[in-house]
Amino acid sequence: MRFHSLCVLGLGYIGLPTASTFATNGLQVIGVDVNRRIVDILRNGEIHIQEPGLRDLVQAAFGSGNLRVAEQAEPADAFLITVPTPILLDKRADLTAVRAAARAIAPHLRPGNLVVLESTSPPRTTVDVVAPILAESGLEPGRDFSLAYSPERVLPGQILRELVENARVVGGVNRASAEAGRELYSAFVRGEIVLTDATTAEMVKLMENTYRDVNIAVANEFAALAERFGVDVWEAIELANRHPRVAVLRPGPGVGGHCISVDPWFLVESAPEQTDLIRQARLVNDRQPGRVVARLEAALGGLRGKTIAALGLAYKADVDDLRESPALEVARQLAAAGATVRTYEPNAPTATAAGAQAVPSIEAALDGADAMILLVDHRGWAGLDPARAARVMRGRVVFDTRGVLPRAAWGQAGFRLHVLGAGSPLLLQGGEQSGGGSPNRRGPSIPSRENRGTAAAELDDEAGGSERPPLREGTPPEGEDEPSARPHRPAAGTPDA
Ligand code: SAJ
Repeated sequence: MRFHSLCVLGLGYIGLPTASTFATNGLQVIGVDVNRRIVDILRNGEIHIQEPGLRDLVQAAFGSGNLRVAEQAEPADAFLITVPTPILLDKRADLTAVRAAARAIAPHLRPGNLVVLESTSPPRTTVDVVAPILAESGLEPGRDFSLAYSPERVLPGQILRELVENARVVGGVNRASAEAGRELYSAFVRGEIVLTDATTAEMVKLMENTYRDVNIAVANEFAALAERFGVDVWEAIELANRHPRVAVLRPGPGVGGHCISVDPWFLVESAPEQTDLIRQARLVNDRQPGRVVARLEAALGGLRGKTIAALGLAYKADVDDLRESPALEVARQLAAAGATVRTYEPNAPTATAAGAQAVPSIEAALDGADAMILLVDHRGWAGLDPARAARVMRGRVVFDTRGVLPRAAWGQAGFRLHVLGAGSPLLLQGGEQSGGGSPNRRGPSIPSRENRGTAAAELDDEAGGSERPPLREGTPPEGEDEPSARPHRPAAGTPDA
């Protein structure tokens, strides 16, 4: 291994786990973040982002003596750029932090160094944006030092495992750069390390998330069609997916998070005239919260003056990340339409949507409510006890936007259960229903993630009957004051210029 020291710029959701993993695998790592608060938190032995196992990993990295943190870049054998690439209001990528990181590295570059960009970026960012800035050092990329792009592809909640086990794509500005990247990542990556050129690697990352976005958009459009034709989309998708070459994803209230709802725009920005489908898929998914609100409004015969319990605000199950969350948007729109909206998000208990009110438990949300809307399928929530809900709620309308509630049980408890993508309200009192499929259907079964909790659970014990409890029930998220500031992709800070 020719790389003994590593400087990681940006200590967020990707940079911190990556820096720590390199450190525990023997490299001398300096982690850099321009956010002093983050540096201070880390120096005090704490972490500012929430991810299973990360605290122990960071402590082990510091304990090994191989990890230090600082506010400015320092000379090293290799440099990793893991800073955020947010999207601007006009849907263009904001590369300010990437440029600043490259400028911070340039004065320290030495012949034989390696620089890797990991931040998700529009095609050609490595060659057209990063390379020219680094070349200001007087050294030529690909000749005097190696330059590569290697996308992060880890799933929030499983970062530490996927970091090590996932296949890693390394795209160099030339072959030698890609090989240098392979040498660096082989320090800990157990998955295959595949070499390509830098722009291909950038495209690969954007294609993965765009493919998923388009697939979810078609599922959402299928849901709308199913409602129109009196079909149950959950059953239809399950049946379609039995075809050996079909794998439709799940409809829902929309697509959130800071990756899939953002990355397709990087392609649209780069080639607007060649991205009709990609743009349209984004628009379909962005319209979902409005469709959900309209359906609840119809179910309630109007929203003004109604009290609605909105369960879940995170962008997906079992995370504390609220960025771009469609659940937030649904709650906001309900409140804007004149409803009293109580939100409950166990993983970010104090967070709420504009115009809504955060409450500390499901029970508090349901108490006296006219309707309940399930916006996130947190682990265990499929097992919410309808009998308990019936005792505290005023109304009997329930809207399941994730297709996870057992229909017969809610029907038997007297609820009018509306399911996103199911043709008509399913009235399953005593095993009968008014539309959308066979009377005794248990409900949807599209297995897109493991261990869906379906056992009966007590209302005041949302984890009941499930394999694992919601994250940090009742505890503020780390990075407390800004729950939405948890970067969902590289880094929380931006290096100094
Ligand atoms: N969603 C649906 N239906 C589905 C699947 C997801 O509506 O069938 C929604 C979720 O509820 C959520 C959004 O889509 O709001 C995104 O969730 P996700 O689990 O699909 O993806 P992310 O954003 O958490 O992570 C993705 C991953 N990319 C892919 O699976 C191709 C991850 O591997 C990437 O590393 C990550 O983006 C990233 O950082 O780019």
